[in-house]
Amino acid sequence: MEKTKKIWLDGELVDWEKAQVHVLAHALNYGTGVFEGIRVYPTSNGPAVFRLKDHVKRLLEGAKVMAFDVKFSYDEVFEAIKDTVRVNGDGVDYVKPCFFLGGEEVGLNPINVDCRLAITCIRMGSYLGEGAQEKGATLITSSWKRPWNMAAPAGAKVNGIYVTSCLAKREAVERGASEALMLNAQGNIAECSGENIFIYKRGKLYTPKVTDSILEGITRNSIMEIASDLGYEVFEREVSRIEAYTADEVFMTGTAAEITPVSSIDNRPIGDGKPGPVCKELQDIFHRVVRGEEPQYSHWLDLVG
Ligand code: PPE
Repeated sequence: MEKTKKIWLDGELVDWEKAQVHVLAHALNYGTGVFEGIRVYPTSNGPAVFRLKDHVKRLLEGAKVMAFDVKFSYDEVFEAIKDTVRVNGDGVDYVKPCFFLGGEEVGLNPINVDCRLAITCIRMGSYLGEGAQEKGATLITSSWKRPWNMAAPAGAKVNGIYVTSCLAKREAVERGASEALMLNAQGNIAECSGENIFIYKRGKLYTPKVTDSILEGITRNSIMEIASDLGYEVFEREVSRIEAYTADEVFMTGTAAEITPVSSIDNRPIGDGKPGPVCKELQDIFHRVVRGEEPQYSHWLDLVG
């Protein structure tokens, strides 16, 4: 992948090449990390980070779930993310902070293993491929189920949990689709490999609830608020696979994927197979919100300065 200049590692900005860990880092062997994905957008006042406060909060909540011994405060992480964006220049559009157990250790016990923090900025561009947001993405239902709360902290962005997402994504791509839809223990829809999901049916919006083994997405939350403000009724409740097949519209939300319409699921076209008006309306307003063109939502942006 394309390198950027500096990576923030444990309080210092180091060259990309120098941001290294030992092969016996606990996180490398056991997945003991929590991370975030955050977008940076150009605004008329310079680059701004979208919902930085909420991402830092979720990152620290994830570290709490993992009971990591975190050495940095909320304010320090918040400022470190802005510093890393600033030093890497205008072109970066995505930030990935990651707390990980960096100590060299063989043995599962994570207690007293050194917890480190890395913050990387990249130029991501389009996440699901050029044109996905305009044409829509094709989905398959994965044979891999979304880990549920009895087996893993499904609601936290824990590195190790992403093994399932990687397997599901591979399955989708190998079957010629762009994304994988994952079901939960009840057989209802949870989410995609890296996106939440919404359906629009009989004039109402539905999205799986937080306890349905999903990550509580920040884009999901933004879209719920924007859609309600536009007058849509939005419900968090169980969503079945059949409801999704027969919905008028289906779309995904995520920091990386932003708002991406779904054109088909398991070869069944959604609606007429083209992005629908509700998704387009939400995409358009979201596009303006993140660029600081909708004053009502300007509190969601933090200027890099
Ligand atoms: N579910 C999962 C499993 C997930 O990974 C994401 C983000 C979401 C839902 C949407 O959450 P939010 O970004 O807060 O709206 N997935 C990240 C992509 C992971 C990757 O590294 O690739 C992202 O969108 O940044």
